[in-house]
Amino acid sequence: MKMANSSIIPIKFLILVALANICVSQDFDFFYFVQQWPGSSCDTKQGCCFPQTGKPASNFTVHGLWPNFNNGSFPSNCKSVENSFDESKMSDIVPRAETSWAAFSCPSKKKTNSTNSDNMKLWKHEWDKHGTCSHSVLDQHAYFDFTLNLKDHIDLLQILLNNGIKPDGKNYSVEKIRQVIKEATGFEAGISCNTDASGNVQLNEIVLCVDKSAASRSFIECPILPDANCPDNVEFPIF
Ligand code: U2P
Repeated sequence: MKMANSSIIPIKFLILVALANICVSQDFDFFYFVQQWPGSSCDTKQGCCFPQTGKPASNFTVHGLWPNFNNGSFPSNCKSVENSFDESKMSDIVPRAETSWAAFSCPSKKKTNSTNSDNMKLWKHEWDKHGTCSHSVLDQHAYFDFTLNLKDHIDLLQILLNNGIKPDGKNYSVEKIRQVIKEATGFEAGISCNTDASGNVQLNEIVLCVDKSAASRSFIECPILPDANCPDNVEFPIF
């Protein structure tokens, strides 16, 4: 009887270790690093609002760093007591994030008289929805710091401008956009489009993939590209 019990313990232990491994490996597989063109939010039917700091520069801004699975699905809202958003951890992040990770959604009229977008609300939303799911790799401060470093490292607007692709309201080939980003970064980008108030299809977001280890400058080939929804030629709106 004693013998049987002692042989059961290691088996239980091995099952627990195996389960723990499954849980860890199900965390996520890679990150989408998503940048958006502000002009393409502002010229939609919905329009946009600017933060209190004023109109952001005419440049791509970060939408988010999103942990994803190789099959295209993604974890979200992995909130727990240890990872709830802490505004006090943003103090040294704020000046950089105001420049590179600005909010453009207009506030709800029911909730406030302000006409400004709320940067902190966007950052909290991105942390709660996405950052909490990669908490095992990047804590809150590291999540924002790492993402802003990625933004500084890849200057998408400069890459496009170097190749004659300008935010001038004209149409450009999506294939050409993809090609010049590949030449400059070494990686295939995901391009997504939306529609302006007059129905023109325009360049909205550019997605690159990042290794889940979040080591510095760890761009990778995307295991799966986000759904392509652009026609051959798209407008690059003025902002
Ligand atoms: O596409 C609409 C919104 O869904 C979230 N999304 C989409 C694709 C994906 O791979 N991962 C992902 O998170 C984004 O939500 P948000 O962060 O804006 O709330 C995206 O905008």
